[in-house]
Amino acid sequence: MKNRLAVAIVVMCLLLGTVPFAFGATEKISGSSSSAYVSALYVGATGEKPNQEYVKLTNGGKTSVNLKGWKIKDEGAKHTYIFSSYTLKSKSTVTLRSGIGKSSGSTLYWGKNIFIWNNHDPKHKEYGDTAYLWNAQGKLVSSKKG
Ligand SMILES: [Ca+2]
Repeated sequence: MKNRLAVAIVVMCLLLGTVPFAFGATEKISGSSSSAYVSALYVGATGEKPNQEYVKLTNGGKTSVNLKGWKIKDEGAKHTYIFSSYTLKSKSTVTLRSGIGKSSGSTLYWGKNIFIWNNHDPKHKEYGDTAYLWNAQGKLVSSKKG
């Protein structure tokens, strides 16, 4: 009965051309729009080392973004990188390299000495890759082909 009443109210509002805020029809979830995005993906080339591959995230917003719990995945989610504490400042870029290294400043390392991103190499049936960025709430916020 309650649901019917709610539906009736929504239908009435639609007919009258108004939107009921109580039902969240136009509500924006605060913080749902992300200012951090995948700004570059270099998938590497034959003969290169894992650390020559990289994905870059840029914060185009006016405030810092805490990337703790954010994830980067490749096409098919074969590999997942989970950020520990990292603050990406406004108008800044962080580079995540695929190999092993000592993280410093704006460079992080995936931490395994393996290739993450598929090269462009039709001979070996590799056609590049895509980087997907998920926020700490598990929402896909950005992707980029490389
Ligand atoms: Ca590669």
